[in-house]
Formats: sequence, structure tokens, C-alpha cells
Amino acid sequence: MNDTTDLYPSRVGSEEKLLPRLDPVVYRPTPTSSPFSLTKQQVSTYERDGVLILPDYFNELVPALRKETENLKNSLQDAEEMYTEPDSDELRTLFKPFAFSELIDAISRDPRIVEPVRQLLGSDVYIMQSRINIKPALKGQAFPWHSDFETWHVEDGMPRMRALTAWIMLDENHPYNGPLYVLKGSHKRYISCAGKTADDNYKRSLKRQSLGVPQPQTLKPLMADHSLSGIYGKAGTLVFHECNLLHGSPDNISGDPRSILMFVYNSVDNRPVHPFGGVKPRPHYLNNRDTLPLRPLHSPVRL
Ligand SMILES: O=C(O)CCC(=O)C(=O)O
Repeated sequence: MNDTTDLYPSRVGSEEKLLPRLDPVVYRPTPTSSPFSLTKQQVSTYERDGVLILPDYFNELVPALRKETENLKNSLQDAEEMYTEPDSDELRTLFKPFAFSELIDAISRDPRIVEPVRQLLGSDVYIMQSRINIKPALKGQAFPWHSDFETWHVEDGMPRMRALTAWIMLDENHPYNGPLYVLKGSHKRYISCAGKTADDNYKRSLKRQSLGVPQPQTLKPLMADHSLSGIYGKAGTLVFHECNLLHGSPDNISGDPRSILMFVYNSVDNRPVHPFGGVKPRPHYLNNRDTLPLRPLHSPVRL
């Protein structure tokens, strides 16, 4: 078997199927010697749930990150990395922020993130994708249930489940401002979705995803098996979520904004091949082509 064998076919017909996960969740289950390593308990929570929440992690960086987000919103207005909401010109997502911000680039290399990520993925890593999802008060719209891996496999050619998203809350995420919902434990099965992917599907799906979204008849039994949890926390909370975890989020109809800064780390032993959906590779800001191992900073970012 080589990297081009499709172990996780999806969007190959009209039928939706549950397939087994063939990859480990944690690739090096013992704590490493770094002072920033996760404890055994944290590693096993991540393995079991597919998500790990670390409160009060980056609180001191939040004011500077909020300011940087405002600067980027103003300076990058017509850039291809900016995606608006489906029904308005409100900014929904700003991709590849580390390319435009020294602060965000430094945080992406902060050993407080990179060491736990290397520990969980068991190898050196690179940033495959990064984004700031902005969910403005009263206007930010929903993301339907999906597994990130399904899209990265079909549209970007990520061969195996050996990636995760680390994300920082830039606002408090509470039950009413469109927080992320997850189905804990759902990362241990793979949903092969129905449909067929067109070239450039991403232009639509990044505003309103329809392909790679499981049907109610598949989701309902999964919801009976896995509890739905909201990911809540104060600004500065760090979250790791596994690449195949089912997640989504509702509209933000509250008066509070909800922005999050996300870094997707992929193992250097899991570099993308040609997209399994047979489509044209997506642009660099969705599937970073610089796959050299990330060099972590020696010490945490201090302002
Ligand atoms: O920002 C959100 O609420 C949803 C994020 C998400 O599901 C994604 O970016 O894959």
C-alpha cells in the first residue's frame, strides 16, 4: 500500500457509509520531556474524545491578537484569502493569517502549541492551513456538521488521519454566540459521504458547505452514541481537535462577537498527494505547499 491508496473514499456515489478508522489517534502515547508536553491524562482525554480544552492558556496574548485581526481585516480587504458570509459582505474567514502577521507567525511556532502537537502526532509537523473565523454578533452564520479530514482527503489529498487543529479563542465562546459543537468520540469512525466534487467546490463550500456534510439518517444514530458538547471558554483558551472529529456551529444571533484563530498541523509523514476526489489541488492558502518541518521557537512568545 502506498500514499495514493484511497483508504477513506468519500463522495464516490450516492450512498453514505460508515467506515472504520484505520489510523491511530495519538501517534506517540507517552509524554515527551518538553516542559510544554501534555500529561498522560490530557493525552488520554484527547484520544478518547477527539478534543482537549486548555483554559487560561494564552490570555496575555488576546488583546494583541484582537488588534492584529482588526489590522488584517482592514489591510487585506480584497485579498483572495478573505471569504465573506454567504448572504452578506460580512467577513467570515481570513485564511493564512500567519503569512501577513509576524505575531501570528510567531504564535504558530510557540512551543506551548507545537510541543503538544508533535507529541500527539508523533513526528515533526508543518502548518497545512490556518484561518481566523470571525463570527460577528448577530450576523455570523452556521457551519454544518462535518469532519475536516473528509474535505482535506477528497479536495487536498491528505492521505491519512495524522493532523489536528489547534485553536485559540479570541473572544469568550459561550452557549449563545455560535460556539463550536462537537460529537465527542466521533473521530473513531469515518463517514464516507455521498456526492461528487466539482473543481473549485471550495469557493462555495467555504461560505456554505454542502458536500462532505453527513445526512440526518447517519447523524442521528451517531448522536445517540456520542454526546454533543459545546466548546466553551474565556478568551485565551486553547483547544486541540482531531482532524476526523465531527463538528459544526450554529449562527451567532447573540450580541457578542465570537472569533477564533485556528492552525492546522499535519505530520511531515502525511504530506498531501493528488486530491483523492480527482479535483484540481486547492490554492496555497487552503493547502499550504511549504511542507518543511516547522521550526518551533525556543521559548514562548512574550509581548
Ligand atoms: O468557526 C466555527 O464556528 C466553525 C469552524 C469549522 O468548523 C471549521 O473551520 O472547520
